[in-house]
Amino acid sequence: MRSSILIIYTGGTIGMKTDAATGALVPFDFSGIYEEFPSLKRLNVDIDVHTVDPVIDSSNVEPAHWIALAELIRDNYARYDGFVVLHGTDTMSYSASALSFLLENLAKPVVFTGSQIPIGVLRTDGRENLITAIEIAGAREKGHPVVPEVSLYFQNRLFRANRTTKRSAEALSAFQSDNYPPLAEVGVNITYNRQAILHPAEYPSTLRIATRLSGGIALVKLFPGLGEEILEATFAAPGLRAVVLETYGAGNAPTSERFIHVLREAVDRGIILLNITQCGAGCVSMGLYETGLILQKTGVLCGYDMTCEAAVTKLMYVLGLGLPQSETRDLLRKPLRGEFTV
Ligand code: ASN
Repeated sequence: MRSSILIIYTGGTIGMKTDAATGALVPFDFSGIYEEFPSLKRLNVDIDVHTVDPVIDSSNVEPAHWIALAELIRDNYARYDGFVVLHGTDTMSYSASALSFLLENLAKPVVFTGSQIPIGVLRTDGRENLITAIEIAGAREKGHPVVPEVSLYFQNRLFRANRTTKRSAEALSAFQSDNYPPLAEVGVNITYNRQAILHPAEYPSTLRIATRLSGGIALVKLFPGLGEEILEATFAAPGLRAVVLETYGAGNAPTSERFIHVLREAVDRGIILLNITQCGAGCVSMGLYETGLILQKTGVLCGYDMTCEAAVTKLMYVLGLGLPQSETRDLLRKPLRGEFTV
């Protein structure tokens, strides 16, 4: 059976092509995808293309774009077997993480991809990323999709989207997922890591989407010498609702009276503090050292091995649900879409 795939083109380097007349990079018209890549006809998929208006460099992405993307997927959900989102690489991990939370009860593949070199440049990495992302989005087994979750495909590896971070501005292997294994590795064959892939509780399952993301999130990365006045000013920001604390190692932070006082006072005001590590790999474990234990006693929540991108977007999503504080804290304590390992 042929799969039908909707490609959603949002912008970024992958969509750039050199204009023959001027030599400048101009957006590629993905509606001409079959003329550009005739080999796509050999895949067992039917493709439609939706180009977002306007296409943007991903540095300009805002939460409103994520909600619009979730609505577009919801509106086309029944019509397609899978979705490929073409996105700039700079904020792709944020967008893909956000979509993993916004799309509740997802049972179809949503594969994000992009490229480091424009699609219209001979040495582009975009062609392979695009073609393999389409093949993965269309892959089915025993009547069900092989990867029914939000994923990110780049340079021969498919990752759970909310486990990724852009790691290189140069390498074609631009993304990493240090704390979760690839969902698939691509060589001569596409080898799926089936035990690592999330599946819905049951088929058929009905997609729901969240349409509100909270503002008021701050990200504070600790470093020796971060002045307490700066910290106090950040925590006094009007509208602040939650702070992602990027701490040292396994979740450690200074034990000075004044530092702890700022955090305690924030928790007392109902501000959520979420502890993730600034190390690329590994997990927060607040009971390990005195320097972590104090945070735990102060009411700081453990972010385990979550990426910064997942922590920020999960807070936007969970706080956007408008639940009472205790339910909000409960949702933050458990993995909702496989975004951390307890
Ligand atoms: N600046 C581009 C973007 O994120 C980078 C890329 O796509 N490689 O939109």
